[in-house]
Amino acid sequence: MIDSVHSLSIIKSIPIQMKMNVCEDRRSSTMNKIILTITIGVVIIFLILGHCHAGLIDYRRLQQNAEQQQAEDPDAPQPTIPSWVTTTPMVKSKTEQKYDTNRDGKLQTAETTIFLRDVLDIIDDKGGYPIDSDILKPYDKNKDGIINRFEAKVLSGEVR
Ligand SMILES: [Ca+2]
Ligand SMILES: [Ca+2]
Repeated sequence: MIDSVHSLSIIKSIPIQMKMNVCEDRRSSTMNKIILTITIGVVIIFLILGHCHAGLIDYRRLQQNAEQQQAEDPDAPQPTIPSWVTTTPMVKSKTEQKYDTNRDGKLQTAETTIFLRDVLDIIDDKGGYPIDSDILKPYDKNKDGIINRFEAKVLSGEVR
């Protein structure tokens, strides 16, 4: 008799326990969802922050590298802007006139660049170019009136 009552109480308690289990399962799955959402959110925030930070580091590192290089080698040639870029040269020679395509009496940077590229082509071909324009004078380091292949390297760095 006692046994049957006991077993009855067990049977009665089973659905309650199952209900509780289901309830717990639901709660834990909701918790899992919340945890997952938070985790994904945190990962995204870290990724965004990391990306921004990486950008900042790159700029800072670039500047640091440049400063370091300068500190290590103060004699290193600084990239200079050619004078024909900072001030538009006036057309003075026949050759310059040929490259003044808009006929305004000045050689704009685009016109000068075309001229200097042609000069470089001639130097590549013949080994030198006799100076026929004031624009070329600063490149004639040994002042012999000819731009040779060595002198053309500076020019080449500026226009090619
Ligand atoms: Ca012009
Ligand atoms: Ca020369």
